[in-house]
Amino acid sequence: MAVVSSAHSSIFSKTSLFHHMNCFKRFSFCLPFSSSAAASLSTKKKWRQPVASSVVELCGIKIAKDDVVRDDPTNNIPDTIFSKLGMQLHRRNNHPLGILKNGIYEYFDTNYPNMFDKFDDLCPIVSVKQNFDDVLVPADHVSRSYNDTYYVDSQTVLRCHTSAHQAELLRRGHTHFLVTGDVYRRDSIDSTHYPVFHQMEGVRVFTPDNWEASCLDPTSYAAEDLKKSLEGLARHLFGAVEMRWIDAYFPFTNPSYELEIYFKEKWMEVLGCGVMEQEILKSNSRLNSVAWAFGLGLERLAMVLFDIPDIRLFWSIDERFTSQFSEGQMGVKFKTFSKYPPCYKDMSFWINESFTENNLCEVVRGVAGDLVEEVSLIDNFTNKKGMTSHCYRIAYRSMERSLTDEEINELQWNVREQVQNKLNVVLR
Ligand code: FA5
Ligand code: MG
Repeated sequence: MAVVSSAHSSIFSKTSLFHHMNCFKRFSFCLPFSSSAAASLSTKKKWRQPVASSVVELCGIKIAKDDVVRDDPTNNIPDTIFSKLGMQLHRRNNHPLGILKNGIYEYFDTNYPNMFDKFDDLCPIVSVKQNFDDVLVPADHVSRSYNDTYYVDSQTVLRCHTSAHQAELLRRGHTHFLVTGDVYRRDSIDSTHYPVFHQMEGVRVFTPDNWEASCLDPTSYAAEDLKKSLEGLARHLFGAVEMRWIDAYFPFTNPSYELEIYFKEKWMEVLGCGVMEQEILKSNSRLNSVAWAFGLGLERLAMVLFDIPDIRLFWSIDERFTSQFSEGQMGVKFKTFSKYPPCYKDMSFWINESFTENNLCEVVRGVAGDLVEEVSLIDNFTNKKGMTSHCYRIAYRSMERSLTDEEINELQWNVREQVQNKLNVVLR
């Protein structure tokens, strides 16, 4: 059976270019890179801080909302994203993401005792250099655009992958490490994509005595070890599950692969990985070495493991969700507590040159928050005058309650108004 893989490829697998970036002025502060494990937001009370709180503590540093969300062309961070900073779902031992993180730790601790250093509290605000340059992302790569990445200022971003920490950790002398953290991306909206999600990065460096005993060249040696380790991890987490390797492209690895798992009648991409580019090792004082690296999407794995149907649920504070998970309980199957039907609303408009789907999704999320389940393009045509019309279908659904017609109509009305005002498109 020919199965079509997920409609959205992830940004790092894209080779295509390019969204124009203007020249921006320098932001006034830069945060230190910190790995302080002590400075966490570890009390329940803090996790449930009111959304609009104007100060957040990240890695022991207090950050004001005004520093991160500014009305300035070099900044594209909305309130909804600020409100997620510092939540650190992956550090809650009773949360599916924390349970999964601990389960992955257990796999590495059992199979490679005392080998991997673990980091789960590195600051998500990083420099453009850390996020892109240090891992060889080309200057014109699409992932650098304001359309795909959240910029605090022209030199500072919310990390869009945990690979942002590879170089720094290598430089600090780490050769085996796991980095877990929240990552941020402007992206489309559906049940497996959310603008804030969690990744775990793994890196293992080999020295000649590792591969010399094998009859393989260093790259093949690392690639084989990588696939073996990740297949072992998948078996540890899932037991028997249908999976397949796909050849991929990342600027920082060669060869590169993605692992897909069959879930709810579709192949779902759960991780990217590969053999680290030599240049990264060399620039960070690791001569005569070879390394593998991987980046796991924790939500995607947790969806399979716990049978969680929608990525928004990870943010739910509804007791009917949270009470179903407890520390160390891997793979308990989630029981749906709501089967409220989605409500669909269509909107059509003439797009302009600067229109992008990510911008549309940001506007829709800004109005409807987690009540929006999916935004999909259902019609697209260009008329004789060369004007292009798009029709999008928005699915509204709450995970927790039924929505009234009145409420949905008001949301849709606001979405229409904001789409028109913020995106300068002409509604039809
Ligand atoms: C990366 O982010 C690479 N840094 C991974 C990597 C690391 C490759 C080290 C090689 C070496 P990618 O953009 O494909 O790759 O994202 C990795 C995983 O994050 C995906 O496989 C997917 O599981 C998850 N992911 C990506 N976008 C989203 C999203 N919007 N919501 C939820 N999960 C996502
Ligand atoms: Mg990918």
